[in-house]
This record gives sequence, C-alpha cells and structure tokens, in this order.
Amino acid sequence: DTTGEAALSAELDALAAKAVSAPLVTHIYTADPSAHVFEGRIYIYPSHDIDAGAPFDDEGGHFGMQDYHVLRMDSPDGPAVDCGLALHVRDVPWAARQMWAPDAAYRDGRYYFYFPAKQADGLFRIGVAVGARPEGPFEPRPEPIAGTYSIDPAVFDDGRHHYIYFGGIWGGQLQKYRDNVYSAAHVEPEGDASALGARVARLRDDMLELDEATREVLVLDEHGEPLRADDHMRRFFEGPWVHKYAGRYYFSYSTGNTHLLCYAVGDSPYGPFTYQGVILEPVVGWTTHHSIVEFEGRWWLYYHDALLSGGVTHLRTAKVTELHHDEDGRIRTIDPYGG
Ligand code: FUB
Repeated sequence: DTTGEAALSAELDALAAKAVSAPLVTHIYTADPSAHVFEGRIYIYPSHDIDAGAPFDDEGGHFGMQDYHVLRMDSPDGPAVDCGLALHVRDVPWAARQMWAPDAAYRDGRYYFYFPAKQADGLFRIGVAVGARPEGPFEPRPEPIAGTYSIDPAVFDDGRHHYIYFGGIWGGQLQKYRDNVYSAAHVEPEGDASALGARVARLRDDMLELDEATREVLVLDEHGEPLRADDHMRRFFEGPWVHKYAGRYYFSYSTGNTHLLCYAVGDSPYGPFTYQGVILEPVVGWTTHHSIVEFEGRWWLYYHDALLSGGVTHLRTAKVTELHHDEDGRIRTIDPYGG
C-alpha cells in the first residue's frame, strides 16, 4: 500500500543520508565485489546484477545474472571505471545460467577469472577463464574445474601457492555435499551438530585445476569447539574470503540469514580459524558479501547493499570503505549507515 511504500522510502532515504560510502558505479548494478591490486591499481570483480525476470524463490532463482564486467580504480578514494564485458554465459560451454559471485588471480603473466554458474542440470559448478589483462576479456575453459561445486570462489595468493575457497548453503547448494560427494537428500545440519564449513583446496601451478581434494574449513568458538549448526549469528553461510595480516590468516564470510559479515583467525590457509567478531553490520538487502584488500598500506572493505535500487534484493551496488585492524589485530566493526 502507498503508506507502507512511503514509510519504506523514507527509511531508505534516512539510511542513504548516513551511508558511510557511495556506489562505485551507478550505470549498472554490481554486487559481491572481489578486489585485488594488479599492476598498481585496484581491480574489482563483481557480480553484474540484472532483473532477468525470474520469479523469487528460496533457491535464489531471481539472481539471474548473465555476464561479468570488471571495475578499475586508481585508488579506493577515487572514481571507478567500468572496463566493459569480461565474460558472458553464452560463451561458457558448460554453463546455463546464474553467473554468481566471481574472483580473479594472477600468476606468471596471466589472469585467471573464477566464477560459479549453474549447469543445465541445475547444479552449481565453478569455472575458470583465462586472460592476458586484469580486466579481461577471459577465455573460459570448456569444462568446470574438476572437484568443485557450490558457489562463491575466492582465491588467496600466499606467495608460493594459490588456494581456492568456495561454498554457500541454501541456494548455493553446499548442504547437499558431504566429503565432496553430492546427495539430493542432504540438508543443512541442525542443533548441536557442527556447522557446515566452506571448502578449500590448493590450486595446481597452472591455476586451472585443484591440486588436491578439497577440505572443509573449520571455524571454532572461543572454547576451541566447532561452531554449531544452529549458531546462525556466527556460522559460515556463503562468501568466503581470506586475507593475511601480521602473519595470520583471516577467514571472513557472510552469515546469510542473519546478514552479518564476520571473521575468524588462524595460522594456516587451511584453518582451523577461531571466530573473532563482526566486520560489517547488516546492509539494505538480504545478501551481504565482501572482499578485503590492502592498498598502499591501508586496508579496504569492498561490499554491497541494495540502497540504490530502493531495497530490491537482487539489484545491488558495490561500495568501499576503510577497514581498521586494531593493535591486537582485531577488526573494528563497521556500521554501513553510521556516517
Ligand atoms: O550474487 C549472488 C549470490 O548472492 C552470491 O553468490 C552470494 O554470495 C550472494 O551475495
């Protein structure tokens, strides 16, 4: 009704007035921004949100993205440039629809773009495409990466090796896998059972395949026990990311249905990681998804919200704000509308 719509609009206006950051670009909707420094500039690999006309469902069918654009910034304080089309679903032989959150990595003169998409059978897999430039275009491999499934790839460069993290529950299908084997009968664990973890594997030196079977990423509570499945304020849901700070590995992720970005810290890229706290309080829109990058000695959180579209959950806008590690390495919690 119009009274409800007017109240929502006033509420969104009030949040917009207090938003700590502005959209990176406004001519297209962008989400799930994975940021990296390549060639001295910041390249952002986001989802390219569109209204594909698919009905809303619990599987995220309304997130009907079809292609990717890469953004570039000379500095996190400056403007972002849309570098144009980097990859389209019609050019990926194995993919049918839903080009969700991607990431990219560099090795030996080439750039590797990792992306999830649904096959014709409705299962998410993760693919890789290769390019000569950070902004693409990227040439997809004919098959998805063997041993991958679910969504949200994130690649961490530890200097000697690259590690790929992936996974997301509910629409992201991670709950259907145990020990890397799919069963339609599997569901998200409940109660005192251990929460499901993201997956991690070292990439082969050619960056095109996994070098080992994936392992489950364990997040522990303050007593050293795995987070419980019903701990929805802290358990992994989707959007894994890893950065290294002061010699330690920071594993960060979205809690999905409780709409938080939080983090855990460990001493190996494989974990285990011990839960530490919240990075970003809920944004406008159902999803929250981020990356963390260092640029010229300062740290930045790339994230998204749905303010620009008036709260339409699948029409999101990538943003950036500074992130601070305190002296003890803890990340200061950010209120996205605390400005
Ligand atoms: O953008 C589609 C999906 O929404 C992503 O893959 C999830 O992380 C969530 O942000």
